[in-house]
Amino acid sequence: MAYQNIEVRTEGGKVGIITLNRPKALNALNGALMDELGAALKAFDLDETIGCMIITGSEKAFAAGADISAMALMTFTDVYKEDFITRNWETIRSIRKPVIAAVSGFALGGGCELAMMCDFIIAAENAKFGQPEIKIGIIPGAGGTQRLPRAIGKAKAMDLVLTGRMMDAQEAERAGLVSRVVPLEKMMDEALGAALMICGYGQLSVMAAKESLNRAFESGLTDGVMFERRIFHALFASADQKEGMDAFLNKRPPQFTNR
Ligand code: DAK
Repeated sequence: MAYQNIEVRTEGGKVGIITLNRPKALNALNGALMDELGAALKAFDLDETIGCMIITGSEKAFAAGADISAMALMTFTDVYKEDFITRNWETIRSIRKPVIAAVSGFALGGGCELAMMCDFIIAAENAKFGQPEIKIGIIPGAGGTQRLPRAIGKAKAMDLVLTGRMMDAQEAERAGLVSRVVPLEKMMDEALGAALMICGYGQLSVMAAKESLNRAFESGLTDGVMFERRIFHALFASADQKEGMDAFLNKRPPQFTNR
């Protein structure tokens, strides 16, 4: 597929990198971009050679939100009937391999929501996060009011959503939205290093760990712990568990086969 709004490449034959590329609109997210992003993510997820993905933007913007010029004249009938940009918005949630967001510059509105749908966020020092929808007469529409409080707690989420203010990378790290903050010029190396490390582990346990962690947000503690235990037990049916433990005991690097 030829992409117009994103750039797609691989690194080390193992990491799929997707760069949002609408620089004139600060990577504002429209239907075409979201369709391309969904297609690229699905293709990497199905590719046996790919173990991890990174979504990134430009130095100035990860994404400044959904495209306001596309939304401005839409009516309720329009957005409801076409289920506005939902068609590929949730695709990222169905991706089974890890997806890292490498965020520099603005991650606002839908951009912040997209980053939050990734498995973790590595931020450059110039990153700015926010849900400024209140300023344009709407509220977050892609999970901002749901994922933000789960990530950073009610008080700060209310503060950000109700005032529309931005939070810098340091504040985002302190609040738990971001896993690491690094200088801008090191951001992609940092994300790539994390991705390659993940690619070095067995794909079954990586996917199982992601699935189990995500379950923490969908279930109560007792059910979540039971889910984790079932997956933990199931991994003993894998060749990778035998290999990983044998390699440890024999003081050699493991050779995972993803089986
Ligand atoms: N949409 C369209 N164009 C945008 C944009 C956006 N979100 N953000 C920036 N641009 C454009 C600007 O219009 C400008 O275009 P030209 O005038 O050059 O043609 C260009 O990008 C550069 O922007 P600025 O000149 O404004 O640059 P500054 O450095 O001065 O300011 C800024 C940067 C990011 C602070 C500012 O551009 C800004 O406040 N942007 C809007 C941020 C915002 O309000 N974002 C939230 C949008 S609402 C849903 C899924 C998603 C959503 C909803 C539902 N479903 C699944 C149902 C999401 C909604 C939103 O994100």
